[in-house]
Amino acid sequence: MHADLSKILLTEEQIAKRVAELGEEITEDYKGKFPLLLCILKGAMPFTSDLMRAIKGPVQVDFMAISSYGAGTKSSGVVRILKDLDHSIEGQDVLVVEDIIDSGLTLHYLLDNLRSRRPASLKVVTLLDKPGRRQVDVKTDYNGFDIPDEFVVGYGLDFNERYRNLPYIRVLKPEVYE
Ligand code: PRP
Ligand code: 7HP
Repeated sequence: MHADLSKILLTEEQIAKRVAELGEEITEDYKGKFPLLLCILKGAMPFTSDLMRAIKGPVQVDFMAISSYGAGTKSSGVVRILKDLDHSIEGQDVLVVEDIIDSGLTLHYLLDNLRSRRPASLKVVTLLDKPGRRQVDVKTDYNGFDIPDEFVVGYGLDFNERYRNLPYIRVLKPEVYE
């Protein structure tokens, strides 16, 4: 059924355990606050959905859709806002929720854009990080897993819009996109 996929990099159990840990850490750090979880569509949707329930305190949720990939496995470097926030974030504690940081180009653009809207604080949680692929220096505050330089799909991550619904994270065979 998944002839284009190779090994499972992260199982459902590994993801669930790490999301629970991140939820505890974020709960502690935002005690007494009402953070806005800013889910970056589409990839961060499952992660946001699980993470928000692992945070034991009040949270707000909003969404942005930005795209720099289109069809393929390399960031175009041209970031477009496809859907913007519903409300102003001025004075709010914003926590950007990403599925993966690869070149860093998307996050770099996004953080610049969000900073100009003057939130009270701006942090980033990412489920996956590929530090070996970085083209610009971006800092994350919470990081689920560092992963090698392989194209991965599942748990929200796609290749040409496929595989987002896999409950685990798998590697896409390089011959599929090379
Ligand atoms: C993916 C991912 C990040 C970005 C990371 O989004 O969700 O936003 O790429 O890559 P970068 O660090 O190289 O910029 P994508 O543009 O594929 O949109 P999607 O979440 O809708 O699939
Ligand atoms: C974006 C992206 N989407 C899916 N899988 C990966 O490994 C990716 N890196 N950057």
